[in-house]
Amino acid sequence: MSTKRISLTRYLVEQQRVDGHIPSQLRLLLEVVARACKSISQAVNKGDLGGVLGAASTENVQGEMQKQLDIIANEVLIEANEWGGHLAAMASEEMDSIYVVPNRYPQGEYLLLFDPLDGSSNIDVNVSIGTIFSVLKKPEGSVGVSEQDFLQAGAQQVAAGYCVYGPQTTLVLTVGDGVAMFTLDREQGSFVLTKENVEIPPDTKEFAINMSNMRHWDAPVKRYVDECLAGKEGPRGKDFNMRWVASMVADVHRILTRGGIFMYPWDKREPNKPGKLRLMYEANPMSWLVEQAGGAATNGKDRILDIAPGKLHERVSVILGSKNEVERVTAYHREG
Ligand code: AHM
Ligand code: MG
Repeated sequence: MSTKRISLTRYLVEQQRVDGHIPSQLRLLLEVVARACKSISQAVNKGDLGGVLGAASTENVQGEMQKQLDIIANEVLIEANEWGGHLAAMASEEMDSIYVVPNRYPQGEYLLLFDPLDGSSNIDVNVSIGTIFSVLKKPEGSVGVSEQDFLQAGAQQVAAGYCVYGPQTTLVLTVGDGVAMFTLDREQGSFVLTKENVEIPPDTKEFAINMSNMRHWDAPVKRYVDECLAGKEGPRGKDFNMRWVASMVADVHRILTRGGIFMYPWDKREPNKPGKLRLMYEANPMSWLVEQAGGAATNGKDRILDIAPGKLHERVSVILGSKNEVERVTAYHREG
């Protein structure tokens, strides 16, 4: 990489020039999302000083208690994105139904989905959290905009990314041309390119899963984890390490940085629920990033990006990360 600092703006302008890789409206959209992430990062950093920690007295559509910062982050993203003319509508983990751009603003051709603040249980305890986003194009010829327009498989995404608010604030992005990471330079107030062509090693000795759910898992997941735990003496012939941040953004960021496998599988606690994580604004953007970095992402049986969503807040079982490990867990499911 050259010693010149490449800002997010410059990176996006260059992406726009390469075969018209991203249209100007999409570039604008991504800059606006990044700006919103900067402001969420500021609120997160202030914590108690800004009076933003603690629970709100509301539940979201998934029946989860919302935190004040969940709501603030949601509002920041909506306010930043509604007036620019690049979007037709937005959807969020924190809103029951889609948010159509109000009539007073011009409507664009893109749809933006987000989990405004992922890792809610970590907000008050000063552990990394983040914003996850996914961008789709409104289907050609559809009149107005409805939830149906959002129900596209992850393979249709035109951009996806997340911003992790940790010791550093890092924005991670794909527009289908590999994965790039940008670190927030707080003095300059801009995201600076710090890693390009991110690659996940195909093999790993690190797995991430909430072990407290072990007794509820399905046999293939149990088999995989048991084999990891057996270490050198077991069938894998090597020792494994375990990490679980309980913020998907932080766990995926580690995997994009040094490899690993992340699993939030279906389990027997609520057998009718396909999993805990949401397909459209958690699993899809993360799966595309992981695939763009040479990794893999399945729900145990199928590629996540091929799943045709039936509803906006649909849940899914998630197994993603280092390719050979994901393929192994997926093979165990297929055998079963
Ligand atoms: P959230 O979007 O309400 O924060 O929930 C999603 C989070 C993920 O970031 C994380 O991987 C998982 O839930 C942790 O769940 P658990 O507390 O069951 O370990
Ligand atoms: Mg989430």
